[in-house]
This record gives sequence, C-alpha cells and structure tokens, in this order.
Amino acid sequence: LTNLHAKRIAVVGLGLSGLATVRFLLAQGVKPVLMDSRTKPAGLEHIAADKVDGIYLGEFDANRLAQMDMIVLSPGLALSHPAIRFAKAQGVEILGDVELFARFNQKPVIAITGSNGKSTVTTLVADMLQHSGIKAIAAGNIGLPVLEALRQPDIDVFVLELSSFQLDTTSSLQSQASCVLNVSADHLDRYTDMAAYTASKQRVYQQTKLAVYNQADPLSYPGTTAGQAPSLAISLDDADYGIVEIHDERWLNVAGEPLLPLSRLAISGSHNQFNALAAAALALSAGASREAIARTLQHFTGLAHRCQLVRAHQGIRWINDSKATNIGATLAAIAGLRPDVRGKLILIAGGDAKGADLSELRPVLTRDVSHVITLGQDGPAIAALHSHAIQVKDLTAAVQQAAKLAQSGDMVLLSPACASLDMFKNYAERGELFAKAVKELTL
Ligand code: UMA
Ligand code: ADP
Repeated sequence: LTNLHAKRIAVVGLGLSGLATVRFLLAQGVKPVLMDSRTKPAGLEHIAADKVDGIYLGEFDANRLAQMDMIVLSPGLALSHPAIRFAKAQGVEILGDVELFARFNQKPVIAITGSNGKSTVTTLVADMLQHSGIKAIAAGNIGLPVLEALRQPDIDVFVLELSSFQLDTTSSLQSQASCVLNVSADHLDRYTDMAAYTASKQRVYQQTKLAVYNQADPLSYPGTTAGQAPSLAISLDDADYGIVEIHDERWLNVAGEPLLPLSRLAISGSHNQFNALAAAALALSAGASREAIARTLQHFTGLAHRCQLVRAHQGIRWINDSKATNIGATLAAIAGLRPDVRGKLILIAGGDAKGADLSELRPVLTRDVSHVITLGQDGPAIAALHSHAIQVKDLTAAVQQAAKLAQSGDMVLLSPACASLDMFKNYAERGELFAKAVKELTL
C-alpha cells in the first residue's frame, strides 16, 4: 500500500495540500506530475520544475490524467470533474492527501468532522492533550496540511479536522476516536443532495475505535458505518456527557462525573458547551487527564472570527462571526448570543450561499433580528426574508449602516451564513476588514 515507486503519480491542484503532497512525494523519492486548472496557482514558485515530472497548467488534459496510476486530488476540486471521472473510468486510482497520510501514519488519530464547530473542537482536543503532556498536533482542514504534520518529529497524536471533501477521497483512515459534530446544509454546490453530503461526513466513522456523536442530530448517528465500534453520545441534557445541575449550578458532566461549572467555561453559547463536551470525550479517548481538560476549558477563549467581540463602545457590542459560512453556523450564533442582548440584534449577512436554501433563516430572522444588512452575491435572497432589510455594496458600508441603527444595549453581529469568496480572499480577510471598519468608526 505504501510502495509508491514505479507508479506514475499526478498531484492535481497546487494549493496548500497539493504543495505539501508534492514535498511528501519528493521526500519519498517519487517524481510526480503536477497539474492545476489555474494558469497561475499561488504556490508554484516554491516548486523547482526540474525536480518534478512536468507541470501542466490550465484546463485538465483528460488523456494525460488517464495515463497515470494514481491521482492525488486536492479537496478544492470535485471528484465529478469530467477529466477526473474519465481517468477513474480508465482505472486510475484517485485519492486525497489524507488517504496518503493514512497509509503512512503509525500514530493514533482523532478525527473530527461536521458542518460547524470543527476548528473549535480540533483546537480544544489538541490543547487538552498538550496540557496532559501528550505531544498532539492539529492538522487537516484547519490549515496545516496532514502530510506537512506527518513530517513533524515525535508527534504522539494527530488531531485531524476533516472536511467532507477530504473524507470523499479517504478510505483507510484508522482513528482512536472520531466524531460527526452535526450535519446541516453546506456545500450543496458540490453534492447532489443532503444525503450525499451526510454520507461523506459519515465516512469518518469507517475505521474508528470509538464513534462520538451528537444526540440532538440524527444525521450524526454512526448507524452501521461504525461497524462494531462502541459509540458515545454528547448531549446538552442530563447525560454522561451532558449538563447536570448541582446545588443550583449547571456543570459540564464528563464520563458521568461533573467536571466544571458552566460559569467557568471561557467560551460562550450553548453550541460551545456542546463543543467542550465533544472535545472532552475525544481527548479522554487519547489519554488526556480530566485536570488538563478542565484547565483547557477555563482558558480557551475561542478562535478568531468565531463569535469574537471586536469592540464594546457606548453600550454597543460588535461581534465578528465571519467564519459562519453556512446557515447552521449563523443560526447557532444567533441562538447562542441573543439571550445575552438587552436591546436590538442587528445582523450583517450575505456572500456566496453555495447553493443553500436561505429561506431556512426566515423564522429566526423574524423572531430575533431587528434589522438585517446584506451584501454580496446572495445578499438579495437574505434581504427578501426580512421586513427591515438594507442592502449595501460592501462591508464598510454595512458597518456604517449598522452604526446609524445601533443604540446602547444593542449588538451588531457579522455572521454571514455564506462563504466569502465572491468578495474576499477568505473568511479571515472578511473578518479582519469588519474589525478594521468597526474600530475606525467615530461613534
Ligand atoms: N483550485 C482550482 N484549480 C485547481 C486547484 C484548486 O481552481 O486545480 C481552487 C479550488 O477550487 C479552491 C482553491 O483553489 O477554490 C483552493 O483549493 P485547494 O484544493 O488547492 O485547497 P488547499 O489550498 O489545498 O486547501 C485545502 C482546504 N481547502 C479546500 O478544501 C477548498 C483548506 O480548507 C485546508 O485548510 C487545506 O487544504 C489544508 O488541509 C479551507 C476550506 O475552505 C479552510 N475548506 C472548506 C471549508 O472549511 O468549508 C472545505
Ligand atoms: P468549522 O471549522 O466547522 O467551520 P468553527 O469552529 O470554525 O467551525 O466555527 C464556525 C462557526 O460555526 C462559529 O462561529 C459558530 O457560529 C458556529 N458553530 C461553532 N460550533 C458549532 C456547533 N457545535 N454547532 C453549530 N454551530 C457551531
């Protein structure tokens, strides 16, 4: 399985994971063929053309692909691309960087997927393990390509955030524990329907020793996918991994024993209580101590661009939730934050909805949001859902508009329910621009 020599291998897609794959293959003594559909992929300058077996840019040549033994396909490219399908039909093996990782890795893996909460849980698990004296590294969709992580010395546990795209091209990943945090509509521009998207997520359970799932979300249940592996439910009710009341105080219950009062959890919102419990279950399975888990949860204040307070001024709170790139994330942000807002909640949303049905936002917008300010490609579809909607041309205008509406006690929340790619490089650039515009306001 791990013998790559004497194989003709193409790395298709030269983004972060593609470049890491090239470096990995070169270190294995393999000279890959490189392809990217873009004429100027960003990282190409890092590759010495004489080290590889050719670099082909622009539209994929299906015949060239069909001559390969193996294609390592980047997650940003669809398996349904005609040239890839043609190669597959000719018998070429198609896999992703995570599958290559799985074939070479010898260390325990914790694997995390879901529509929302992946990066938060992945970071928590890695922190919990590190605080327990276990050398853990977070990799995968979170940003560090898995094959880059594999090159790091002395790692005890790999904590992998996996997207549905990565799981689609992965078949032999074994894990100590794995989790589908939740499944809500996302990436429907790449999947035929929700069933196909859910099936991708479920692949994380295929060869796991422990399937951790969300009691409140049947789409996360392991069902038959996990085979005979034991499973463990995470819940926000009174449960082994849930929330219990002790002397009028609510506590996180971990493995049937109270761990920490909710008042000492540094991240906020009920979705984050769930994330904390899921992370605790996963970290425990890889040897973390209860003490280190509790310590992590008291100190971890959340990742940037996830329900992050940017400014509190004259009683108005400005929150950056740019990472909310689908409907489920925005609903969770509103549900988590609304109870804490005395005045109005003003929402800034819009961008690329990736084929989602935005009308699912309607009930919550009507009930919890006083004004919605929209931007981007699918902004008009969100504006159509609310009686107090204002469409603006860009994010700076959105912030200025919100400043006109907001009064003491109000909250302005950027939680777009859409990807940023129609207007920005990525969600981080969108969040940074929001924060800058907010800080520059003269209120
Ligand atoms: N692209 C082309 N032509 C190509 C290759 C890529 O147009 O030939 C485009 C893709 O459509 C995409 C972009 O280039 O818009 C990047 O694609 P890529 O496959 O090269 O991506 P990488 O740079 O390797 O980054 C990937 C993940 N990106 C995607 O899955 C799109 C990163 O997750 C991940 O951090 C990285 O590997 C390391 O493992 C990002 C992401 O947006 C954060 N993920 C999606 C999400 O979270 O919703 C799934
Ligand atoms: P992902 O890596 O899956 O995109 P993140 O941890 O980066 O997830 O969180 C992104 C956004 O998703 C957050 O800002 C929040 O709005 C929402 N979110 C986080 N955790 C959950 C959860 N458990 N359920 C629903 N939504 C969540």
